[in-house]
Amino acid sequence: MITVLSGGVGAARLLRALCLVLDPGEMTAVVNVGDDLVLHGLTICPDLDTITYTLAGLGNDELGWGLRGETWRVMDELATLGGAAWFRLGDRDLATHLYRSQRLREGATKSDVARELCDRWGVKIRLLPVTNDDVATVFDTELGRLSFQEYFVQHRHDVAVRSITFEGAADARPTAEVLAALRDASRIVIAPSNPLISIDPILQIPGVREILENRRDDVVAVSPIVNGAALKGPADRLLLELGHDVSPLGVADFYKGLIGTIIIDEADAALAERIGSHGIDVRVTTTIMAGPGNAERLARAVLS
Ligand code: FO1
Repeated sequence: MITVLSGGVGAARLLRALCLVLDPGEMTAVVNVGDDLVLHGLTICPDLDTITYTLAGLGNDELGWGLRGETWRVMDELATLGGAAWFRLGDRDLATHLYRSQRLREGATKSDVARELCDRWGVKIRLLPVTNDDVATVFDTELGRLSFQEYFVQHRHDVAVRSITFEGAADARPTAEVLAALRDASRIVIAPSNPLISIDPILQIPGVREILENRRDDVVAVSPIVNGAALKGPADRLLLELGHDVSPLGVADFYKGLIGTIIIDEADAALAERIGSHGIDVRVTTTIMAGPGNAERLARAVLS
């Protein structure tokens, strides 16, 4: 059994790659909930939904989020009314948020809903929100305090960030399933998700970081930074703004004490020795999952 700490699109693609070489029933994803929001009275869990849709083969590959073959009639009507249409919820995607929100009102947890949606769509990897308590990633920026999606979508992650906080994280409890998945896994993988805004909100949930520290030799991270740039999203910009090296070395430093191995891209092979001198094993392979050949090679490197 392996357990993968997961954000959204990068993690979804790694999990899909791992399915090429491992039985999906042997995998658990522990998923970030710091991006979650309540909008129009609906509870939306972007990272859980991105992973579910991708693994179900229903994901919108062009957008990296939402469903394939989406239509936008509700959003267009909402915009006509002058409602908040900046965060685009597709007509099909809306059904997921309606379903989740009603189930939460009935007393179900986010974990219950994640399991129900995976069952409905035939997703065999177990998806576990790291906690069922409320955690919100918040940015202190040049424009003031912004919620995750205000920063990410409304401002297109194009404002300077001074600091990031995870409101509610210190008082949140990881679920029992999450703790067991981390303790019992033969290997823990940190997906090539944004270390600062996708993985850190998982690590900040009390108990999670300690398990990784105690199991360091079994923890392998995949660098989301290749050749000085993020594969997707603002990881490069945020690392720079918050004083980290924008390279796999900066990523390895961020995870210092938590990982035994880091997988870096061939483009960064020259950094292997310097990272190795920090006491972390380095594997070099293709980390860009363009095409099934590369994806399978990366999956094998993660498991080897
Ligand atoms: N990303 C956008 O750039 N624009 C959107 O309007 C948008 C809507 C949206 C709706 C549901 C959902 O699950 C994700 C959505 N995303 C959208 C993606 C999301 O903002 C981010 O990619 C993640 O939170 C970061 O992992």
